[in-house]
Amino acid sequence: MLRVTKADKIEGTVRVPGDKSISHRAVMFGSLAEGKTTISGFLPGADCLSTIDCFRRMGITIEQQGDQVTVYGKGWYGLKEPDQRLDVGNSGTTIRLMTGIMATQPFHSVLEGDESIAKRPMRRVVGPLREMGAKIDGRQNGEYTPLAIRGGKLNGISYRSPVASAQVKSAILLAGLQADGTTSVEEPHLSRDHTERMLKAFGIDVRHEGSRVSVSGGQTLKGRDIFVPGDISSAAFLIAAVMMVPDSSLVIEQVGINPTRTGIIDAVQAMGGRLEIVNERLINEEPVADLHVFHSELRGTVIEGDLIPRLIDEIPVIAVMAAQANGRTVIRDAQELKVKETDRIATVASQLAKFGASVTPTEDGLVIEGGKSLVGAEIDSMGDHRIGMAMAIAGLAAEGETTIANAEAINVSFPGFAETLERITR
Ligand code: SPQ
Repeated sequence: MLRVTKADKIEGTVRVPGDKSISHRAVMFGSLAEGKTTISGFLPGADCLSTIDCFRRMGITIEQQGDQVTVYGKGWYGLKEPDQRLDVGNSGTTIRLMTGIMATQPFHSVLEGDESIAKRPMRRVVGPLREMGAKIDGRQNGEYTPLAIRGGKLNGISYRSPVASAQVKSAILLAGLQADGTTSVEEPHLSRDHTERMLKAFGIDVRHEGSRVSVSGGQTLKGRDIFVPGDISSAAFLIAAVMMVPDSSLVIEQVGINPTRTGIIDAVQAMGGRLEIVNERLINEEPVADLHVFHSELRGTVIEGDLIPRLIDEIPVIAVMAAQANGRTVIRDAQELKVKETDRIATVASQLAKFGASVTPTEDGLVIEGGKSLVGAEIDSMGDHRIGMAMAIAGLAAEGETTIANAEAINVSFPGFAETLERITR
């Protein structure tokens, strides 16, 4: 249980834990590479620890101490058949990317996770991998876990994805690295491109033609040093806190500002928020900067189209900011929210309404009438880390006390969240 009370002010200089998407990929690619990979700034959250556990069960030695990790890769075919089912915990990224990897391996494996994973759609990756020749089965013809995979020889495909999803794109490209010929993926809007950038850092030739990304089969990865920047999706909660609590300002150092992830910055600025990007640099193909954030009076906005994949995981906390902004905020084209750790359209609406906010769920998003004063509430994270944190931020701006039940879910992506809030709250 996490308790939050109204804050007078937020201030200081902080770092947030490492980027979750980049941390997963660093462990996976390091395990498949030839030679040693060292990772600094790794996110020791529950999801990324699940990824480490899965590769250890396939014979890869991985040393992890806090945010420092060393992976002793044995090359793509150095994995051994796991004796038991591989447990991905709560992590959609782990199961979807690993389905692509396991499809190339000459053995049998079973992937499963927790109750939330059991409800998330898998045919979006199983379908195209089957088209490549993979043998994968699961409940409801491969839609749901457990997934049983008999890997083997694959053929390259040219796949046009119906959804903008980095997990779909990554699973296909990873399988494509060991398929015959060329594999390419096109998506309706550009999703996060950490896989493409990190594959390049590991020595892979990744080609871009317009919105199509391609790889050729038969390439090998070479171990290397990876630095993981702070996760902008975690920074988003602190940015929102500053925007909502008067007189606040905060410096968040060393945050990843990959343009496929910075929709939150665009949305905050469109709402009238003051946020400066300082000290920009490029590390392992990933742009990094410090963010200077200042309390601002926010106004409602419209969030839709191309912007959605660039801030999909930040929508719960954007909805919280919108509840306090002047005027109406409309979020549309975000039906993907329904298949995250929870149905985030439903959970944002039900939990935010408890604070007295005016929020209406729609088929593909939310409509929020801002300007209502918020009152402390009894919240349930519903086992969803982003719901738990977004509602804790609402609690900083609400009168009285807010309690968050099932707050341990926050460890999935932001271990130390409560301590960080305590440190910057006056
Ligand atoms: O890993 P998981 O559980 O899917 O985590 C989430 C999150 O909120 O942390 C989504 F629920 O992030 C996804 C993100 O939404 C992480 C991710 C990635 O690392 O490739 C891509 C996005 O999902 P998708 O389905 O759009 O590819």
